[in-house]
Amino acid sequence: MPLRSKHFLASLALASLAFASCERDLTPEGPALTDLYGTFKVKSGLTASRAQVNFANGESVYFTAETSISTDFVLTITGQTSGAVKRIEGKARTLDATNALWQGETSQFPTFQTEMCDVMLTYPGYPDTLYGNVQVLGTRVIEATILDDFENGMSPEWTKFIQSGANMKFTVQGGAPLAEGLSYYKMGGTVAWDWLIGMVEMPKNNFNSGAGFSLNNDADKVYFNGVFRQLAGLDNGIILLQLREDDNGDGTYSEGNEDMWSVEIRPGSAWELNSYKYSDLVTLVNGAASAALGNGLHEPDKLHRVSILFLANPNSGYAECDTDMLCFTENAPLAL
Ligand SMILES: [Ca+2]
Ligand SMILES: [Ca+2]
Ligand SMILES: [Ca+2]
Repeated sequence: MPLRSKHFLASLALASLAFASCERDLTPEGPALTDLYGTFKVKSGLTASRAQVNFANGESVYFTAETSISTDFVLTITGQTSGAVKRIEGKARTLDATNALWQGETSQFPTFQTEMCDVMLTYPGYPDTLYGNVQVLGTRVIEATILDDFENGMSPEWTKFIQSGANMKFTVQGGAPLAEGLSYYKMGGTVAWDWLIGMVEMPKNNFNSGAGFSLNNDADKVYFNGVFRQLAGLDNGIILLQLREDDNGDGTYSEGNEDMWSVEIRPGSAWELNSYKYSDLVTLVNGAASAALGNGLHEPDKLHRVSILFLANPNSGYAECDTDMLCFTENAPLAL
């Protein structure tokens, strides 16, 4: 008798558990069990919310599709002309504006052009692949203080210093592999007697017809961004960014007495967008973090000039790196 009653209680408990899960299936919160454990089937195909999208006008596009169960998905948008790739990944039963929205950004350089794009939706673990198209009528507007995107040659606001070494290349280039738009800046050369191969500088007084960089004074809100790569097969090139501040506001930078923040970049062979929060920048002396030279305060509004030095060990032979889209953004790193 005690055994039987235990059994009875257990059955009762199971029944109420089953009832509770039935109830959960009906509530809008949480995934239904059939979403998780049913048979995979595509219930509605891939559709773009619009056939043509003009990102330049602030438009965006999202994609919809539905499967019988919640599953991993990979949505890949590829520009037919540029070869640019945007990848959106997630796990869901339905794709919609919340998980499959495209605002014109790129996951893999180059950036998108005005072009027809192929859209492909795959479900890892299942053979089903869905296809679609969307046409880009206008590219994404970059909200940034752009020092240079090299689309119209190098901005005349830069000043250049190039050593008289061998095979010197400090030129705007087009052609694959591209990063942002259709041109970028190539720095290369062999200088056997010095680490410095060449440099370019953007003084505040040259920028925006002398109006300056007009950066926010809150260093937590300002980001320096750039896209960089190194010629495949080489690893000796170093890009050194230097940001000098006119701490005392006398209109000049006093070498060694005012702040100079630095970033050392050793790019890989694929284009990569790097963003640096201004307040995270450090003082480097011969590549090692050191005490600040000036008042030690990060003051973007006092930025006197931006310098881009291209360096390599003089014994290491030819070095070559490329850069594109050098800019400052506010509140968030650059999205390209
Ligand atoms: Ca460019
Ligand atoms: Ca000064
Ligand atoms: Ca300072």
